[in-house]
Amino acid sequence: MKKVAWLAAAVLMMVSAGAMAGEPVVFEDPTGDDVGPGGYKYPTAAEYKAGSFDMTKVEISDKGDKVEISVTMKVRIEDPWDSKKWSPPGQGFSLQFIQVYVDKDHKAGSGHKDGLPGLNIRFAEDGRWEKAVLISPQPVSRAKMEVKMKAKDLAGDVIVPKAVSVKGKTLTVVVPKDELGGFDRAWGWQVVVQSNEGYPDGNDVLTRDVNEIEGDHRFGGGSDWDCDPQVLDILAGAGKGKDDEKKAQFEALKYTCAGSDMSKAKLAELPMLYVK
Ligand SMILES: [Ca+2]
Ligand SMILES: [Ca+2]
Ligand SMILES: [Ca+2]
Repeated sequence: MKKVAWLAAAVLMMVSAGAMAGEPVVFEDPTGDDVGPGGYKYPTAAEYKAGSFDMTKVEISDKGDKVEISVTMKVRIEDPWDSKKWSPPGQGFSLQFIQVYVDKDHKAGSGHKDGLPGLNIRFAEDGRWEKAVLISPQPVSRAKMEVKMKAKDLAGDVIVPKAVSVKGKTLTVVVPKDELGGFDRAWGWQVVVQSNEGYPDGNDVLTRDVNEIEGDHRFGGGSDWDCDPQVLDILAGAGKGKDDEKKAQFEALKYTCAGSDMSKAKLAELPMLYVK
């Protein structure tokens, strides 16, 4: 009897040690917060089905010499614009464009402060980013070219993975640690949901505009000036999927416009989330 109890305890210890070693970094996100700072509306065309931009879970796993990043949405990922028939072919989905930002040092003033052009977001002073990973339906060559042309200063720290795998509600990419610069559970993460736009405005990197009034292919509820955070869903609060994280998101995405005078506008400042 005694021996059995000891054996059970030993097995339990082994199991939990194993889980620790390869334990993924997991963030959950509440549903119903795919409204940016609180009042964004989806474009009116039929392809933009309810929940398409509502992130529910992010999982980051250490896979030896690679890191796997999975982002799950509320509804099944679809390909209404036949991305596989694009030339060159896209990745098997059409609507979403997800950007994953990584803070490696959690040090004030260290890293990039601005998000990629088209998002109108910044990062908190002690949560600036060192690397960003793009999960875009565009052909890899197109995504890389856009970043190179429109975000020259950031391009060296932006990773476009070789492929995106689409399975049910989940998009997954694999990034070599060589490119990411290793992997550490102490790193901070922010995951931003946008929509893929093949004909982006001005200097925007493949993002869909958020305007005051929604249109066939334009989000509504924001501003026609470039001062509104052009993001539908982000991670916020503790990243456990609790209801109060919606409020934390709306708070983080607060912004102030000043018409054409961008020097007086106050862009939204996003937090990084840390698991330890
Ligand atoms: Ca969500
Ligand atoms: Ca940093
Ligand atoms: Ca959220």
